[in-house]
Amino acid sequence: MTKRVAIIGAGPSGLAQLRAFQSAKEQGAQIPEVVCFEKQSNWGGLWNYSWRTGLDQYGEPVHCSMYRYLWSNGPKEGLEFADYSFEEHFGRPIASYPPRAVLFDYIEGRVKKAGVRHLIRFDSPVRNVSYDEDSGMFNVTVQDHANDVEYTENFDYVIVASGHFSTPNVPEFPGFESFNGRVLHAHDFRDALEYKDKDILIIGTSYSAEDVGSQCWKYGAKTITVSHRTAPMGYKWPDNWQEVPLLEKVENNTATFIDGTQKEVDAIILCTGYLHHFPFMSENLRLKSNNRLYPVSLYNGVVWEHNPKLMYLGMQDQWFTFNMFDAQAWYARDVILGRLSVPSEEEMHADIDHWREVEDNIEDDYGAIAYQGDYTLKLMDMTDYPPFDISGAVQAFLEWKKHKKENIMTFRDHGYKSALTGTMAPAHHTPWKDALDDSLESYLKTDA
Ligand code: FAD
Ligand code: NA7
Repeated sequence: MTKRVAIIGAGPSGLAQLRAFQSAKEQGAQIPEVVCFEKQSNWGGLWNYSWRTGLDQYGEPVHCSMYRYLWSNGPKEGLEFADYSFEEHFGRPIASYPPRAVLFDYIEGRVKKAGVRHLIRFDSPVRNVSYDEDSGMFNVTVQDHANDVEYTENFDYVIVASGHFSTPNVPEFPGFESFNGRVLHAHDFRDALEYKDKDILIIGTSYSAEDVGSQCWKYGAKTITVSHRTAPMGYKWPDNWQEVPLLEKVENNTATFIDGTQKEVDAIILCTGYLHHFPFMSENLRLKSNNRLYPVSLYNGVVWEHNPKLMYLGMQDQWFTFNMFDAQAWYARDVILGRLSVPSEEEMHADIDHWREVEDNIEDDYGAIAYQGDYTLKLMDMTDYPPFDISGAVQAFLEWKKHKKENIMTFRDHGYKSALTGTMAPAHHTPWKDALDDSLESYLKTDA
């Protein structure tokens, strides 16, 4: 009987899995029946922008954490699909930091070419996944919103690709309940123009803090104050941007920080990260991780050590993204096809421990990038994922870090060399800070 594989989520990771199977089929392999369940009405995951916040039209939590005017926060040369270059998609070289709509177009181009859309059931959130020891199969319960019915089907394998930057981590600070302005999490941030001429307070110091703050600065916020728990980001910020210690309390519109300093603010944006949240997985199958490079329980960062018929994609904190998800998807495919085997649970556990120990000793961001590059390369070497010069992608990341240090508001004006084609990206027609229109049409214009 044909084996059945369920993929949960049609974002970059789930789509990588569909493409991996399609690629094997194209080369004559017998592949299992693959069904991808996607709770939204379209593919693309976080790159599928929604204006909605809170609940969607069906009462489901809105998945989107992206916002208008979002441009890639890392160089595209670090994430390029090895089987589908930017040049192939756009028909010419493009600049290195595309806005969201451009990356969505690129993601979509590959899977349109692969012809896998019919394998996805849209508007179909997975409600429950459990494992039946007797049959050796998973029961997957799904809500079909289009027909307003719930049903359960059996699968031999389950691949969870539902992302982990969608359920916000929302700490509370004293006085929030009486703050005379808006308190929101970055997950619900959509349009920086809302904060034009406003004094905003951001909590957190990672990517969301840096980028949400930068968007607000670019679109005319009066001042940006960023409060840190561990350490300031330390970039050379514009004059109306300051970094302060952790927020202690808020009274009316006055924010007081733990060093006693104060600031009047109009809005507070919590850029405090996300939770790995899989309420649809049975307790014994549920990944419980914080945001790190090597999550617990996943052999080769993918295979659930307690039941290798369950896999998770894209659960790492991410420097590499699309090409790492691809490497994982090709690996997962080959485990399912029986081309690769996994060792005993004990051996898997020891291997996971080893990688986590190495991660714990990483000294800085450069070390973290190299580590994730090594991890991705390890997976790539095991399959027929098209080999590419991964050190070239690492190099693009290293230059990116350097450019951010030089000037955080101009790093997106630089270009890098493709690790696939060797082509140097052209400069964009307009500096990032002056490019207010983030549409695909505007970005792809060849004149300013
Ligand atoms: P997601 O993109 O989150 O996709 C998961 C999919 O699963 C979604 O379509 C969702 O609807 C679906 N799903 C969830 N639960 C269920 C369920 N129960 N049933 C069915 N379907 C379900 N990466 C970069 O490379 N460059 C960037 O510039 C960049 N910027 C980012 C900016 C923000 C604000 C955020 C939050 C992330 C950013 N990322 C960026 C990282 C991002 O995580 C990856 O690019 C990528 O989207 C991850 O793909 P994924 O498929 O693993 O998860
Ligand atoms: P991250 O990278 O997980 O960072 C979370 C940040 O939130 C980090 O600076 C934390 O500070 C901070 N944090 C978390 N809890 C608190 C509390 N209670 N108080 C103060 N500060 C807190 O999430 P991001 O949203 O920035 O990035 C996620 C993805 O989105 C990323 O891949 C990007 O591409 C876009 P800490 O350093 O732990 O003190």
